[in-house]
Formats: sequence, structure tokens, C-alpha cells
Amino acid sequence: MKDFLSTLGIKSVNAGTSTGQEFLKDESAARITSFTPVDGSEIAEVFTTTRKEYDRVVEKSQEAFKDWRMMPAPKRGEIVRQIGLALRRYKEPLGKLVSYEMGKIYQEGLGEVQEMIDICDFAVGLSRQLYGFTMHSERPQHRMYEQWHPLGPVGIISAFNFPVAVYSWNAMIAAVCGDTVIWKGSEKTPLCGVAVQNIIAEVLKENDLPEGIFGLITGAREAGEWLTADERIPLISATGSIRMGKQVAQIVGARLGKTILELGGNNAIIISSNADLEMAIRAVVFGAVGTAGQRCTSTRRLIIHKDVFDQVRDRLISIYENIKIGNPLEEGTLVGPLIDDDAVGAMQAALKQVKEEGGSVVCGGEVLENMEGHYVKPAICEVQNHYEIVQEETFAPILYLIKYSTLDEAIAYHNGVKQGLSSAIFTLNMREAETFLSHRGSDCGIANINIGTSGAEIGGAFGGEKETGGGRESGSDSWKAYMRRQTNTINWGSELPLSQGIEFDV
Ligand code: UN1
Repeated sequence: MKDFLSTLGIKSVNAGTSTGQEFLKDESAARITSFTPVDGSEIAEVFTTTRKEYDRVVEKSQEAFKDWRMMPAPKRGEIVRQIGLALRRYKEPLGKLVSYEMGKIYQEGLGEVQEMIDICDFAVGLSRQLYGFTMHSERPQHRMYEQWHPLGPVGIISAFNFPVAVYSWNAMIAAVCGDTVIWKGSEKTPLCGVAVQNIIAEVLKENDLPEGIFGLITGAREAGEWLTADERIPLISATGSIRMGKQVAQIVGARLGKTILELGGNNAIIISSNADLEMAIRAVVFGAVGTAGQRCTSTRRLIIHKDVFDQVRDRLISIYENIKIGNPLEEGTLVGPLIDDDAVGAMQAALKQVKEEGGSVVCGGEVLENMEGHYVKPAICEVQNHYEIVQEETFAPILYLIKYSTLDEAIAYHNGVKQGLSSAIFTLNMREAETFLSHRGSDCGIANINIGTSGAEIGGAFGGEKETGGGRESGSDSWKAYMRRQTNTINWGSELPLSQGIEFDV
């Protein structure tokens, strides 16, 4: 067992179910084997959660909620502060595990743990700022205000590409809000779930907290379906594909539960003829090949002004040809492997379709057969925006180049897809920049000027419009989705005046 695995408490066979400090493992349950995409070898196994164990996790979560919600929010913040400290201590091994199990380069693995630390800090501050408004009542000697109450156990379904950070965006905010959480991570990265749970369990033990505040379940689709269909779970926050999100929305909607959906993106950068091209190109390369194109914020489309199109394309090709692809844990590597063979297959199928629809692959796209693991060369294609394949999100490093003449045309291409997560324009022209941010500009949840589409900070609300699902997680006032709002009107006078001046004498 590698050092960082044992430091994180990973064994060759692990329990995949936890009520917080206690880990449950039904030896008769199916196991998931976690393979590293680095070389395809087996890392360890994790027991999936049985229905019986699932029910126990939910019951514990409901029970714990009764106490947790009554603990003052700043005291809950103190627990989250300690989780943030523990994450600082485990930053390197956890960053390594993220890199080893998911395949992103070590620097990005560390970045992911840093996002967890940042959101803990944010949540600690927030624990003293769960503000509601006060309003002026139209009635004399009346006071009106609103307060925010916790919801109950929150279900968090996260994806393989951010196996730890996205969980913490939800869990740490939900926790200071007074909710308990039940996490179902991706079956492709189950060890990240076990490792994070081990770190949190230490803090829970040190503080002598009851079971049930932070629960973990492991499994494939079925476990996610239990959560979404479960009336005991008032809120489901799900990150993943649009197809998955549509199912979650229907199931949770049918029981009138709440959802936060963070689904696919088809993010574009517009490069104007007024751009600082060197800066733009650096941002494009990070956005398109970073995490091997497997971020929901990855740059997929590049909408380039005709006057600079050839220059940008040629510069990108020369960078792509020299980019270091390989073991994500080795220093200097910029592109690690894709998560699995299916992802390699999906990339190949997309490139084939590009050609069938009339486009061309101008660089890369090859599968690196001589390397163990799932390595590919990032690809650049020349296409038209309306191609069916360009309209889809392919979770791989494919960058589509599209030429434009006027800004209106560029914005029409930009918004001419079903997804609406992240977006950017590179320009030094103020009118172009402001147009992009105006009501007739980008229709995405995130819109940047002279910054790429990926790498958002935790302090902003994260999420997108249209088929991206409309949910917001992480910073700003996203916390409100984890609470229920209550309007309170208090009559401190000796009369009972009715609102709207209605007379009703009895
Ligand atoms: C995701 O890909 O699901 O903005 C999240 C970013 C990261 C988060 C991505 N902070 O790229």
C-alpha cells in the first residue's frame, strides 16, 4: 500500500458506508474495485451500501438533525473550522489520492483540497452571517422579519471529476446551516469518499459529536436512486450529466422535494481581435486540456475573430504538440489520463463525428496505445457551431474552433447551445467586454473577462443556466438553498388590525 493511502486510512478492502464516526460493512454486499487511471492497476476495494445500511444512515441522519439544528450556528462553524484544519494537515496525501484515483495532475489534486479548505473558511464566517431581512409592517405596533431554518438531511450526489471539492462545497455550507448530510460520491472514485470520511470522523470524535451529522454511502446508480426517491431527504444536490440531472429533477420533483442541479457545460471563450492574445492562449490551454478536459467548466469551444483566427490556431497547435502528457503524479506533467476506457471511446467517437459532419481535426486526438492507462493527445478541431457534436458536452480534451466576424455573431454562437455554465471573452475593448456581460451578452451562470472558463473561486455562486440545471453552490448567498425561509409577523400592540385595511368585526 502506498504511503499516502495508509496515511489516509485506506486499506485493501474498505467499508463504504458511514454514519459519521462509525463505518458499516456488510460482508455479503457487492464490492467496487477502484482502479487508477494512471496505469489501470487496482488500488483497493470498497463495500457498497446495502438497503438496510442505507436506511440506518438516513435514520441516524434524521436523529442527529434534531440536536445539530439546535446547536448555535457559530458552534457548528467551529466544527467546520476544525475540519478545515484537518484538511490542511492532510492536504498532500489527499491531493495525491485525488490525482491517483481520478487522474488529474497533482497540482490540480492539491488545488481541489485547497477548494475544500477555502470553503471551510467561508462556511465558518457564514456561520455568523445567516442573515434574514426585517421589513416594515403596514400595521401599527407590528414587526415583520424573516429567518432561515435548516432543512434536514441533505443528499449530495457528486461526480468523479471533482471527487472531493464539490462534496465540500455542499457539505460544509449545509453543515453550518444546521443540516445533516448524506454523501454519495462517484463509483469511479470511491476511495476519495472513504478518505474524506476518515478525516471528518477524526474531528467528530475529538468533539464527541453524535453519529449521523456526516453520512456516506457508496454504490452505483441504485444508491443514488434511493436518495432521490426518499421523502426523508428534503434536498438533493446533484452534480453530473444532464441525463442524470433530468432523472433526479423528475424523481425529486414528483415528491416536491428541492434540488440543486449542477450539470453539463459547453463552455466557450470568445477571442476578439482586441484581445491580449498571449494571455488568451494561456487561459485557453488551461481551460481545454487542464484535468484532461474533464471539468464541467472545461473550455470546449473557442469563438475567434477572423482577423486573428489563423494566428490563434497555429499558436495553439504548436503548444499542443509540446504539451507533456503522462503520469499525473510526476512533476511537469500537464495532461493526465482520462478516467476510463469509456471516456477514451467517447472522445474517439466525437472526433469521428466531427469529420462526418464536415469538420476537421487539425491536431491531436490520438490514443496513446503504448502507455498503460487511458492516455490521449488533446485535440483541436475546426467546426461549425451548429454541428450536433459541437452542441454536446464530450468529457474529454477536444477544443472546437469557430470563426466569427461581428460581436453579435460571436454572442449568437456563444449562446447557441443548450448548456449555460461558464463563459469568457478576451478583449481589451471596454464596449465588447461590457456587451458580453450585459443582458444581451453571455447567458451563462459564470461570465468572465480576460479569464478562462474554468478555475472559479469558491466565493462566488457556482452553477449555470438552461440545461446546466439552474442550481447554485458554494459562495455568495448559495446557502439559502440549504435552508427554509420563514416570515414572522409579531403584533406587540393591543389591537388586531388586519392587513390590507380589511374590516372584520365579530
Ligand atoms: C466541476 O467541474 O464540476 O471552476 C467543478 C472550476 C472548479 C470547479 C469545477 N473550481 O473549474
